[in-house]
Amino acid sequence: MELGIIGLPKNGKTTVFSALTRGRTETSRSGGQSSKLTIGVDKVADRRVDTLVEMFHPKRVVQAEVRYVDIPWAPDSTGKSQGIGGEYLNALQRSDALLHVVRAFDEPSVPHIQGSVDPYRDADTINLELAFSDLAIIERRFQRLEADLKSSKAQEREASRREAALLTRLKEGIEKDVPIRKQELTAEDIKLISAYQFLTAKPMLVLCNIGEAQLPQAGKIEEEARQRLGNSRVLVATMCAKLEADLAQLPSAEEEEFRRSLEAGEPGTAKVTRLSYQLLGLISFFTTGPDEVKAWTIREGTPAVKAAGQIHSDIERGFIRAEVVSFDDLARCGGFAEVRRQGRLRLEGKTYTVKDGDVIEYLFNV
Ligand SMILES: Nc1nc2c(ncn2[C@@H]2O[C@H](COP(=O)(O)OP(=O)(O)OP(=O)(O)O)[C@@H](O)[C@H]2O)c(=O)[nH]1
Ligand SMILES: [Mg+2]
Repeated sequence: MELGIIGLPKNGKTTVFSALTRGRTETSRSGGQSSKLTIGVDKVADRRVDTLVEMFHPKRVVQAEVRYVDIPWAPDSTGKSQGIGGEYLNALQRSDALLHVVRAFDEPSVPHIQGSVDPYRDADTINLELAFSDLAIIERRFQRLEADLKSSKAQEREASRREAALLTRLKEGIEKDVPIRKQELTAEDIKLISAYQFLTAKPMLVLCNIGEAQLPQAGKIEEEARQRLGNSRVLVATMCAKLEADLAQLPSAEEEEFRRSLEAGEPGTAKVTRLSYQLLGLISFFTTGPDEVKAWTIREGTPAVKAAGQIHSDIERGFIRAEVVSFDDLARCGGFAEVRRQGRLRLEGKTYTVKDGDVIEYLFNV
C-alpha cells in the first residue's frame, strides 16, 4: 500500500512523513532542487504479530508495510489552475490513497502562505487542484477519442463513443464540485477509467495537523472536520505532527510514558494505518511456522485461492485446501495442538472468503 502525502506548502507534510516513517527514509528521488519526492516505509505495528512471535519463536518476522511518499507542492502551480504535472502527478497517480495534510496549528515563526490559518480553505484549494488535474486528463483524452471516432472499424467507434459518454458524465460531475469518488459508477465504468488514475477518484484521509496546545480539543476539531469534509471515501483525523515526529524518535518505553503524560492518545502511525486499511477495505491474514511469522495485506472479500497467490503463484495454481484458524482462537488455545484438540481448525476450499485475523496454512501440489 502506498499513500501519497499532499497539502499546501508549510502545512506540515514533511513533519507528518517523518512521524509516520520514524525518520527512516527508503529512497529519495530528486529531479532538480525544488522537486524532490521522498519515499519512506512504516512497518505496521500489529499486536497479533507480537503474540504469534511469542508463540512460535520464528527465525524471521515479516510485518506488513505501508509506503509513504512526501510530495512537495509546486508553489507556483497553486491557484493558477495549471494542474499538477510531471513527477508530482505520477506520484499521486501511483498512490492507493491520498493523505491530505491540512494545517490547523498556529505558529508565528512559520507564516502561512495565505497569511492566515484556515484548514477548510486549504482543503478546498487542494481539492480544486485535484479536480483541475482530472479535467485536464479528460480533456486530453477527448482529443484522442475524437480521432478514434473517425476510425473505420464500427466496433472501435462504439467503444470510443461509450468512453466519451462516460468521460462527459465524469467531467460534468467534477464541474458541479462532485469528485469522481462520490459519483455513481458501475463496476464496468470503474474498469474503463482505472488506467487514468483520476486523482479525485482516490480515497482520501484528511489529516488535520494540530498544534500541541490544541490537543485537549482534538476530539472536537476532528468531529467538526468529519462533518464538513468526511464521507465513506474521505476519512478524517487529527494529528499533532510535530509532537508525533518527536515522539517517534524515542525508544518505545519512553515514547509510551511521554504519550501518557501528554495525553497524546493513539500513536499517529497506528491511527493512520488503521484508517488507511479501513479506507481501502484492507485486512490482514497471517502465516506462521518455525521459520517465519508473516503478516499479509489483502482486500476484504478475497477468496482463499487468490490470497494464496500473494504468497506464491504456485500455491494459487496448485491449491488443495486451506487450514484456517482465527487469531483469537489460536491465541486462546496457545498453539496448534490445542486448536486441533478443540476442533477449531477449519478446512476451507478455494472460494472461502479470508477474514481479518485468519491464520492460514495452505496445502498445495505443483
Ligand atoms: N508548532 C507546530 N509547528 C509545526 C507543526 N507541524 C509542522 N510544523 C512546522 O511547520 C514548518 C513546516 O512544516 P513541514 O513539515 O516542513 O511542512 P511541509 O508541508 O512539508 O512544507 P513544504 O515542504 O515546504 O511545502 C516546520 O518548521 C515545522 O516544524 C505543528 O504541529 N506544530
Ligand atoms: Mg515538505
